[in-house]
Amino acid sequence: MTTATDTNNPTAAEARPVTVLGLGAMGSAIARTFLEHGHPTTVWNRTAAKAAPLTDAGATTAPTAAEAVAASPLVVVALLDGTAVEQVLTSVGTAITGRTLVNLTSGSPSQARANERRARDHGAAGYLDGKVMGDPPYVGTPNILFAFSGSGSAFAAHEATLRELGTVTYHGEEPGAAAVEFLAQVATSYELLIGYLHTLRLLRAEGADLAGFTERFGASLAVFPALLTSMAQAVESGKYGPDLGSLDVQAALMDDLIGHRESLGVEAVRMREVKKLMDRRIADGHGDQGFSSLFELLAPQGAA
Ligand code: FVH
Repeated sequence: MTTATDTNNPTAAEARPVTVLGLGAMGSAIARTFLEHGHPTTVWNRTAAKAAPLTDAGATTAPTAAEAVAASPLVVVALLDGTAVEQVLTSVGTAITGRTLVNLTSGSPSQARANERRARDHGAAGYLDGKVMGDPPYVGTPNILFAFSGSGSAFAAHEATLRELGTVTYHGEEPGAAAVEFLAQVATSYELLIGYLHTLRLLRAEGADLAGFTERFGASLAVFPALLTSMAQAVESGKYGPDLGSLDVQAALMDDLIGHRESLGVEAVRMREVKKLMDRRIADGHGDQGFSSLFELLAPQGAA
């Protein structure tokens, strides 16, 4: 996996022509960044009026998506969702022949694989699936992450141009790999953040200082990289030490935690789910193991 180094070197990429399909918040920021790096940039948007600011900034507007695709060897797509991508690529048809298609629309690994098949069937020179972690104002800075997967030769050919957009990682030839990474990152973040919001609700119920807690909890996150690494190693090896303490001890703590929350009217549905897993693991005779051993109870339904 390649990780970004320099993302703001205007001489890093020849100023080759680039096409951007979709001029929403993300697509407009991408097109603007390419213009700033000197690329002849052709743009297209379903609602044509959105192209005006980019035309003023030097972009060429194409009347159809197919004509926009025909204008450049590199085509970047930033549409709302998979349905929009399917509709637009269908309208583009074989205009994609010989071109590299980079899809930056959020979506699933299966959508990425379907888009790669469609691009290949229509003669594209290569397909890259990209997932964006960050907001449009950060495009063109290191503070936004673009994860790519798909054609290695296409990535090598256009890497310097793509690095102009932000911090770039490449996850291999399997076209769905970037989407797997993206969904895993987003899912873990949501799990952490919904727990954080519930804790803020608890603190407010107790009249505690939210800002002070947040500063202290933020500092405590420094231990997470080492903890997550040791948990991943335990899951890989199947050898579970007492991380966060033995489950026997943790289960007692969980009863206190759930009781406290519910006494304040703060729901504890996820905590109750965790406690059930702990009780099951203990009942299976593994009370001496730690929190990571709960992984063994999370097997996909019907999995071996
Ligand atoms: N905005 C963000 O902060 C996040 C950051 C992380 C990555 N996401 C993903 O980026 C994709 C584009 O998001 P966006 O913020 O640019 O979205 P909008 O501003 O709503 O623009 C959507 C564009 O898609 C066009 N569009 C929608 N449906 C169709 C369709 N059926 N056919 C053709 N184009 C379509 C829309 O066109 P219009 O409404 O202006 O005519 C916009 O150009 C997205 O996957 C995020 O998850 C952004």
